[in-house]
Amino acid sequence: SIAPPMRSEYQRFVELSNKGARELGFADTGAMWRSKYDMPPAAFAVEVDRLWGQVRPLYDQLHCYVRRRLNQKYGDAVVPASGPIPAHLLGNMWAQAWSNIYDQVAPAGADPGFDLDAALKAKGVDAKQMVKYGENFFTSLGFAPLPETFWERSQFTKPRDREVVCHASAWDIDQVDDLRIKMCIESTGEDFRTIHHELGHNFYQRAYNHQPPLFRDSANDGFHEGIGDTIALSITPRYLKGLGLIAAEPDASKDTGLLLRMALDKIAFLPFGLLIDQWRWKVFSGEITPANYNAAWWDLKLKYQGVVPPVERSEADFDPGAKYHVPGNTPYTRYF
Ligand code: X8Z
Ligand code: ZN
Repeated sequence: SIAPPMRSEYQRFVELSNKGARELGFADTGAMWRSKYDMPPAAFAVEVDRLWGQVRPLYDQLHCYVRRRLNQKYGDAVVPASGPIPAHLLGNMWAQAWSNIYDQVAPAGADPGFDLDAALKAKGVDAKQMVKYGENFFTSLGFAPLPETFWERSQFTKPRDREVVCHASAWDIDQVDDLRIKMCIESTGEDFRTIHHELGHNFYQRAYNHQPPLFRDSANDGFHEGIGDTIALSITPRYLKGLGLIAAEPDASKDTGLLLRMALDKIAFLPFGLLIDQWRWKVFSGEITPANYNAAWWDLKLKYQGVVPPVERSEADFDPGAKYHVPGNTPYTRYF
């Protein structure tokens, strides 16, 4: 396990980060992060709660449905018919997006009518071609193609000779047009969508390169995350047919499957997108102390996502450290 050794370093990091935030006039690092939304930091926390209350009923329904299907599959001893779902059965290491268990939970006869993983494999689409498809979406909207340096300097595949951070990211090196992505692309539907997410960052960055430096960032960090995700919603069966990746557009009878698959990613993500910073805001404010880092993490996992760990956890563990953005110190409410 890679996270436990981070625990003491993370504790020290929190102290130093807060020191810096206080020198800049903020109460702590969490307050500094919450200060960027055109309202007082406290008002932002209230707004986030309000939004969660608005979408929570939809999440609760999905959670209830998925639990029922997993209960049928695994039985009462593994997935009780009521209460939380064991986090390891949701098809994702962090239980943050659940479409990998689509086949396990779909109602009988509800296939989405196409399989992007299979289509990409069948066509032998490689990493660079995956990125080309993404670029083509943006150029079809009227944006200029990416510069040659993007193709030369990006990392598309996992190097064979060294360890790298594979978590996808987008970079604006010179604030002009030295744009790059860093990914370990596999030819899957998930990575096809993530490429659109990352290119959303790059095209956004370049679109602002004539602004004065202070205006080159997005209005707030949520906009930066939202561009590519919004674009990726356009990866519909019709669009894929247009690209020649699938042979035919499924008829409307396949909509249930399509929408369930989408919900397993997008609706399931909502409480996850929220809880990471609910934990960090309290860590930075001191309300969560190192003595209860891990217990507080799982309290929030239970409260928001309704999931429990597969095995008993203790303060010898540091489960938040397994999520890229925690050691990377990237704010997370932006994704919510
Ligand atoms: O970290 C990301 C992007 C890079 S900004 C790949 N995302 C979050 C995650 O993977 O945890 C996109 C969706 C949520
Ligand atoms: Zn992003």
